[in-house]
Amino acid sequence: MTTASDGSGGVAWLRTVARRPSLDELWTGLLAGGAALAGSFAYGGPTTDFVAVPVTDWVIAVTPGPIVAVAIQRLGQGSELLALGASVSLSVALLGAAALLGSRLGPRLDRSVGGLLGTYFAVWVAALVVLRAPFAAVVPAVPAAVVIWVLSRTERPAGPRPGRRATIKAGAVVLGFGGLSAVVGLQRSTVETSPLSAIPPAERDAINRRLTDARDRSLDIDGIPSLVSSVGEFYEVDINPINPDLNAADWSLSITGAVDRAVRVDYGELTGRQLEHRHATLRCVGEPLNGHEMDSALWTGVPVDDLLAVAGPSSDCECVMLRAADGYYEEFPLSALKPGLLAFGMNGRLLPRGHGFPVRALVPGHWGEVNVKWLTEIELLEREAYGFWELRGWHGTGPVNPVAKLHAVNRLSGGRLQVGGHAYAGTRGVDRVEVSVDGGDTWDDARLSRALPDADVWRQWAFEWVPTAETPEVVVRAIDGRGATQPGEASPPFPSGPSGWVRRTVRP
Ligand SMILES: Nc1nc2c(c(=O)[nH]1)N[C@H]1C(S)=C(S)[C@@H](COP(=O)(O)O)O[C@H]1N2
Ligand SMILES: [Mo]
Repeated sequence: MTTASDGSGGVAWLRTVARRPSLDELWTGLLAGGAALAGSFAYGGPTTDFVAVPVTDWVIAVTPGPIVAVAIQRLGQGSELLALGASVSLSVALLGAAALLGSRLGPRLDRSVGGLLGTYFAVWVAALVVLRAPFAAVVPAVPAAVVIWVLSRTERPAGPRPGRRATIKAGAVVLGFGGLSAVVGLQRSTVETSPLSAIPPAERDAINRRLTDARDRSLDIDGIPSLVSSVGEFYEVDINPINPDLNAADWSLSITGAVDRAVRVDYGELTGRQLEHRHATLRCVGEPLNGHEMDSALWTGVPVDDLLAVAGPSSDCECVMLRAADGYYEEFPLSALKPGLLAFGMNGRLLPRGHGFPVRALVPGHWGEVNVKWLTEIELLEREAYGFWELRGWHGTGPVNPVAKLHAVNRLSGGRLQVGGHAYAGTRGVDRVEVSVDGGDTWDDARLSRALPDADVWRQWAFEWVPTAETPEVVVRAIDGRGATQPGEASPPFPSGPSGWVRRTVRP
């Protein structure tokens, strides 16, 4: 006997598969998606093997430039959390939808294990599209299939809220699984504090001498770091919520564009060249005037110019574009890069992942943004081009603005007050720091840390006095190595970096 469904079987089938999900099904999908994402993190940790990471790149790519710019520069780490939150939600939705679809398709083919296999396969395909790694895609598929399987077998008691208890229980189990996965995933070790093992002992001694020297020259002031920021203290700014996880053995740097011969060096070749250890300070163009995105470290690396000479830039080259593994790129004058360093060590350790492992550029005296991390290519250009931030309205490829910061206010014995901070003026160096305790009417010289011999490094300053005013207004300004006083006119960070004098009313 024929029924109506014979003629329109395909349509009916499609209708079942695509029917609007019930609340119960949505919840099941959410749990399956959550379990899938947790599984993926347990396996991938904070690397590109974790589904949410490629999804994040996509989220950043489709978010309008001005929003990205404002978010990164204003919210700092907060913007990374925001992007990550969006990607995690999107990934759960994607994997959960795949799981639901699979659980509907599967039973059509096989009644007993169809739901399980269908879910597994659909989530695997979804994860494969995102990850492009067949094995890494298996990992989220398994827990999703298990969740669907278990929930589909659970007896749902009838009533106004069917299966509420079972789904709540399942939710708790998935949450627990998520917690466990977080712990396991975070074990995916990074190179955070690995020693610089590949370099000769003589170089290691040189590093230790330079670190000790900088410690000796530091002023001991409560509330401000020494002349060497520790890896944990050193600020971190980048466009990606999860840093590239590069392998030194697979890394190489290409010098391309308008050169006599294209050059490619691998990690072993680079680190085997003549080394240099130098203290250098970085400052982000997007930080507030008295912000904390300014730090200094002892960097180990190879002078860029030696490598550029091998490539032989054409005589018309005036610019370079540096490109990185996270899709970041910045363009600036070749003359600024020439005295630069290709750094692979920081404070006597391997360059940490967050600061650009395996290799970053250091460009003396220039804003942080051109100090490209996870560096992969130096392209020589015969004409100017836009960098990542300049496309978004910033002018951050030039020399830093000079600044004296005020971060410490200490009450000493005998009613004395101490103020202090760091001062930095790029390659011009800091000659003096002047302090006013009457709002800028009269000025005194601050005490300075002994200058390090390096070309592009900050100094600490401190000033002590017995206040007579009830609430003295302290103003500080740096005088650079050429005798120029830090300009007093205030400007906001956008677009060319903050300027003006730091001014603060203190309470004795
Ligand atoms: N590849 C890459 N390099 C980058 C960035 C980035 O987002 N990606 N951010 C830049 C910015 S804006 C700054 S201020 C410095 C910060 O370096 P740090 O994170 O080591 O302090 O790195 C620069 N190099
Ligand atoms: Mo920056």
